[in-house]
Amino acid sequence: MVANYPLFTEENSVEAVNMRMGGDIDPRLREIMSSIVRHLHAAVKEIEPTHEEWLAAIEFLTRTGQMCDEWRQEFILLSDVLGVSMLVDAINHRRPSGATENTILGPFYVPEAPRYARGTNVCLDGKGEPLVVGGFVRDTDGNPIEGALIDVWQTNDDGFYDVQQKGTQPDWNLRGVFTTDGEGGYRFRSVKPRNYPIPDDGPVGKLLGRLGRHPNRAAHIHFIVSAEGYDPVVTHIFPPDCQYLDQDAVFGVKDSLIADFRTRQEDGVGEDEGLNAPYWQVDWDFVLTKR
Ligand code: MBD
Ligand code: FE
Repeated sequence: MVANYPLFTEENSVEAVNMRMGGDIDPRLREIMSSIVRHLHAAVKEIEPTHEEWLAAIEFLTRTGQMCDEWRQEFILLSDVLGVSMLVDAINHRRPSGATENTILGPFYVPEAPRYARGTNVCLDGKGEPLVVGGFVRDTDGNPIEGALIDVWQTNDDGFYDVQQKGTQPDWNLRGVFTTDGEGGYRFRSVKPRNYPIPDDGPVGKLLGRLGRHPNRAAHIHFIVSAEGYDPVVTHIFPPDCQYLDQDAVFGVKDSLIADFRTRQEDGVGEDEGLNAPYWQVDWDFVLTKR
């Protein structure tokens, strides 16, 4: 037999597979697949799975794929609960200190939410404890950024995003896009976010259960803040009184993103007119880095 390629053995398994790649393929693809094969084989050699265990793994991944549709992205959840989403995020956003830190996007962002005027309430179902969030968007030198977009989304007070309860919640409940004024200022009304479980009726939820892990995310409000010429930041704020801050199911909590939620004991005045005591207030500034 004329042997251009080595026959497969347990010892040379990585080389046997990686040598089969063509000579003129995409170099990045070569780098990625060499690494994946090397690490996957190392894991299999360490684990020494039985056939049954390997089949169970394949079935797990198959069920995960079958759980995916427009609003159920089980593979995103798997990446999230294994810390991979936060790791990819960290690698791609090594921001200078002072800039707003990024965190996980999650599966429930919907582009093209309604554009609202300053002060608008994004809560359309009337549930929850009233909250006003306001502050400024600035660059790392402290200069205000006018015309920045603040895209905000969160669950309702029952712990579901609008897209998880189509027909039950009003369309675009707890979503909106605000624009900063000449001073870089923004302000909107909403409700205090509450902790809620990530969808846990699928294979990822079952895995969490078997690992002795709960599916709860720390309460949060999502933001994407963007402006012409600046790196957009995908981020959250967290209320400081949530019991899951140190055990967020998807590892999204960062110290710098825990906000001061103040209680207001007098009715709102001026532009907070109509907010009846008690209500919550968060002053929160975003700092963007130049692209
Ligand atoms: C969420 O709401 C979320 O923000 C993330 C990161 C994962 C699952 C559900
Ligand atoms: Fe979320």
